[in-house]
Amino acid sequence: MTQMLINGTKTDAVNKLTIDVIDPSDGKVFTTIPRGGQQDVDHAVTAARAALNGDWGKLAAFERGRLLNRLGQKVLEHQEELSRLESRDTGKPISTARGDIGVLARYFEFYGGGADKVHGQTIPFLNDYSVELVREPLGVTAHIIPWNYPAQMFGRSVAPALAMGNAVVVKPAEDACLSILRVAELAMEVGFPAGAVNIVTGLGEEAGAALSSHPDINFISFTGSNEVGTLIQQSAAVNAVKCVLELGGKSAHVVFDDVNVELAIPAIVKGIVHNTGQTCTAGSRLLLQKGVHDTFLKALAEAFSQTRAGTPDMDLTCGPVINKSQWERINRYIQKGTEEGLEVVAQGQIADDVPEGGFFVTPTIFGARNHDSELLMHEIFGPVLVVVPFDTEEEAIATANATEYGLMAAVWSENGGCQQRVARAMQAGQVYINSFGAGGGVELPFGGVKKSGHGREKGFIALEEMSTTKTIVHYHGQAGI
Ligand code: TXE
Repeated sequence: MTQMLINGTKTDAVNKLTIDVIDPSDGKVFTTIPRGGQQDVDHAVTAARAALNGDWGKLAAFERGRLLNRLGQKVLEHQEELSRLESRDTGKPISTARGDIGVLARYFEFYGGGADKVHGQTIPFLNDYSVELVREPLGVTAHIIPWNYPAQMFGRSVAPALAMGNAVVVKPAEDACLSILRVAELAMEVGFPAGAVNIVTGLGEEAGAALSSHPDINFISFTGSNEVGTLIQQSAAVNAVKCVLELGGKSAHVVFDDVNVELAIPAIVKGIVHNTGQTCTAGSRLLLQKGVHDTFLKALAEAFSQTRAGTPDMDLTCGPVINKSQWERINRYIQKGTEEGLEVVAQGQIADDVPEGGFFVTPTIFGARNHDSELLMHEIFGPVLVVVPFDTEEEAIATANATEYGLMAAVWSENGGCQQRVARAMQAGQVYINSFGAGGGVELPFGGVKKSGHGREKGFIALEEMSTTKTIVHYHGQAGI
C-alpha cells in the first residue's frame, strides 16, 4: 500500500479505508492508496496553514527558489523510477512517461528561477504620498489534479504556487497518483518544511469535495471535467476564493490548400494519439480545405494506419486508456460515429500480444459530411479524430469556433496574412501556426476561453495568478501643510 503525505509524514487515511489502484494494461489491482476524507483534508489544511505561519512562511523568495530548483534536479535524478511509476499507473508508453517527467522537472526549474523575480511596483499618486504595490502569497492553495498527466499537472499547478510562497494541499486523481506521492516525498528529502506540500488521496466526491469546500483555503486550481468544474466554481463562490479552471477541449486544426503536408501530417497524428487522446488540448477536429482535401486525407490515412496501441513496455504510439469507464465511453463514441453514418477514413491497430483485460481502443479517423455530428461537438477524450471539409477562410473560422470549448487551435498555411487572420479570429487560449502543442511548453501561458475554463497556468503569468497584491500607501507630508 502507498501512503499519502500530510505535514511531512507518510500516513494512512484516518478511517483506514483504501482504494484499489488498477493497471490499465491488464485491468488488475496492483496496489492501494488511502481513501482520505474530511478529517484528512482538515489535517492537511491545518498543516499548510501552520507552515505558512512558520518555517515555510519565513523563507526568503530566493530560498524558496533554491528548494524548487533542488526538487527539479532531484526529479531528474529519479527520472527513470518516476517514469516507470507513471507509466504503470496511467498506461502511458514508457517514452511518453519519460517526457512527462522531464516536463515536471522543467516546471520546478522554471518557477524556481522565477521565485525571486516577481517585483512589485511604485505608483505615482498625490504629492507627499508614496505608494507601493507588493506581491504576497494567496495562502493555502488547493490543487485538484486529473489522471491524464499526473506528474506534469502536479508541476504545472504546484510549482508556481510554491514559488510565490503558498502552502499547498493536493488531491490527485484516484485513478493515478503514485508519481505525485513519490515527488512529494522527494520534496521532503530536498528540504521543503513539513506542511508546505501535502497530498491527500481519495475519491473526488469525498476528499476532493472536502478540499474544494474547505473554509480555510484561499485558492483552488482544478483541471478535469466540466461537470466537476461547475461544482468547484460553486464551492469557490461560497468561500469567496479565487479559482483557476482548466476543463474540456475540442481543438481544431485548420488546414489550408497551401499546407506544408510533410510538416502537418505527423503533428496532426501525434496531436490526437499522443497519450491515447486523453489530453484536454487533443487536436480532435480537422478542418480541411477542399482543394487539398483528398490528397491530404490519403496521406494522413497512410500515416495514421501505422499507429499502434500497446503496453507501456512495448512503447508503441499509445497505451491503453485509464479505466473501464473511459474505455466504454470512447467505444460508445466510435459506435455512435458508425451509427451516424460517418466514414471510417483510417484506423490504427491494437498490438496482438496485449494482456487480456487491458483498456485498449483502436485509434480511428472519421470523415463527416455535415457539421452536426455529436463526435464534432463532444470531448471524446480518446484517439478519435473527425474530419470536415471547408471552402473559404470565413467558413473555416466559423466552423472552428462552433463549439462550446476554446482551449487550443492550429492554422496550417504558408500564407502569412491567412495565418495571422485565422490565428486572431480563433476562439482559443493558445493558437499554433504550422505546429501543434510544442511538447509541454512550460514557458507558454495556457488556459481556456468559453467552457474550457478561465485563468492562466504555465509561463510567468502563473506567478501572478498564484499571488495577490497589497497596496501600501504612505503619507510623508507634514501636518497642516
Ligand atoms: O474527471 P473528474 P473524470 C474530462 C474528459 C473525461 C471526463 C471525465 O472528458 O472523459 O472529464 O473524467 C476530482 N469535488 N477530463 O471523471 O471527475 C477527481 O477525483 C472535487 C478532462 O476522471 O472531473 C479528480 O482528481 N473534486 C481533463 C479530478 O476531480 C472532484 C482531465 C478530475 O476528475 C469531484 C480529466 C468533486 N465533487 C478529465 N469529483 C482535462 N481538462 O485535462 C471528482 N473530483
